[in-house]
Amino acid sequence: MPMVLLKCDQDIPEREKHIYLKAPGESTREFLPLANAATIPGTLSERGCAFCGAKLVIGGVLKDTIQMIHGPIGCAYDTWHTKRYPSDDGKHFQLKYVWSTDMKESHIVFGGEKRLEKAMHEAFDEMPHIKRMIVYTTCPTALIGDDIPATVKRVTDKRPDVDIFIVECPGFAGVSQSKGHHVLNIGWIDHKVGTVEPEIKSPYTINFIGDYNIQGDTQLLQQYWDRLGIQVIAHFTGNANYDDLRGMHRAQLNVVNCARSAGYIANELKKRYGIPRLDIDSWGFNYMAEGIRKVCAFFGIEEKGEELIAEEYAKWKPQLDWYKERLKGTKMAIWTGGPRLWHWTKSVEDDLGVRVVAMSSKFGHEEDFEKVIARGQDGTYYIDDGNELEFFEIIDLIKPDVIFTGPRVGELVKKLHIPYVNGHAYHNGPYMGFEGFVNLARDMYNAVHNPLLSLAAEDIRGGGRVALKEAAE
Ligand code: CFM
Repeated sequence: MPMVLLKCDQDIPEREKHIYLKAPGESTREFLPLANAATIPGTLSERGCAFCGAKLVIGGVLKDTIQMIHGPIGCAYDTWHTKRYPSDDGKHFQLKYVWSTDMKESHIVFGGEKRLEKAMHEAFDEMPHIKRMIVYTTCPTALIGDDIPATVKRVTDKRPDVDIFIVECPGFAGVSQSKGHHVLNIGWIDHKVGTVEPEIKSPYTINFIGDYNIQGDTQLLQQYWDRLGIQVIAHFTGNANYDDLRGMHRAQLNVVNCARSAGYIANELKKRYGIPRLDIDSWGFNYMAEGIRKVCAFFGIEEKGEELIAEEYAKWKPQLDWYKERLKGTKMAIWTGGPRLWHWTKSVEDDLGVRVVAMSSKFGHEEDFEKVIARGQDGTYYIDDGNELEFFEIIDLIKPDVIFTGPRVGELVKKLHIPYVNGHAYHNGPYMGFEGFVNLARDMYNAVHNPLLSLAAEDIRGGGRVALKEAAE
């Protein structure tokens, strides 16, 4: 059974192209869900906008940088508190600020350049120890055509000690946040890489690309690199300093975790500077060990790698196995952005004995579906840009025990008495690495075995579902 038309989609048959049920022996290639296409109006997409992909996902993570959002204040809502990327030294309190030009109707009519200039000076005056800034345009300020480079130049002329990066990627620039990843990647390599020479302290240097320090992921992995004697020149962009990322051209190897959001810069670094690209998965015991082996093999330090893996297994594997024993056979759905579908499906199945029964990607491209369907099992649903009604129907069809998704969908499924774990910003992370995967297992275990669930009798559950479904219709 290749493409599937759900009952809730009968009035919009175009949705059939976005949902695939993998059947035994079928050629995946032939039935890839249509992806990275414009959302069908009215389908209540879960996607974010292109600006969000640039600001919230990548740029906003930089810890020593003022994030100036040139637009209405609503565009500045999402920041560290929704994405949860800490910084490591507690000095960077500006991460917790929202910087915006707070554009109102009259500024849209008369132009916002003066307002932006004033806001930039105010921000630097307010935070004298911060000398780096990213300026983002949003839909309204892009539409009225404010000249951002000219405005920024006026500011840097007066403040020669500051460095500013411009991201012109308004929300409407693409079909999802994926476009924002792309624009920021290319902008950074075009304008910033190569403008600082990093200090080389080790014979082994990498950039770690596509990891955003969600609840400390970067900091956990950093311990491994330190133990291996590998210098990370730049983390793109978890826990990163702006200037470290300007020195990316000096690494010997680019190690890529999230290929979707940051494969572009890795490819450009290869093209322009000849730095090879090595893709790894950082979630799960098997994958993390494989990743460490690949990186160590590149530098010829295999023994060190094996030592580290053995130490980590001795420390964490017994705990993982304790959870595996209790999670075996759990039916899991993953509804996140895209890459976590292919990063996670095999790792939870191999390491935890979990069965992944449905996956929905907000913005993954075809290549993400190729990877996830190749790694996923027969009888699993693969959905592109899923919407609320589809989620309800899929839940009825497959009855998952736990769903890894964001709080928006998560709070909704909670009302159906199905536990959710925050698949984006995590419940109690980090989730990467060996220790991190034990955290993931623990959060899944706590969700699935939550005693409150047993209080929710099946009939109440059924009733709740019907009521919610009716409300949604
Ligand atoms: Fe990469 Fe990410 Fe993801 Fe992503 Fe995202 Fe994310 Fe995600 Mo949420 S960069 S693509 S745009 S792994 S915020 S940290 S969890 S949807 S699958």
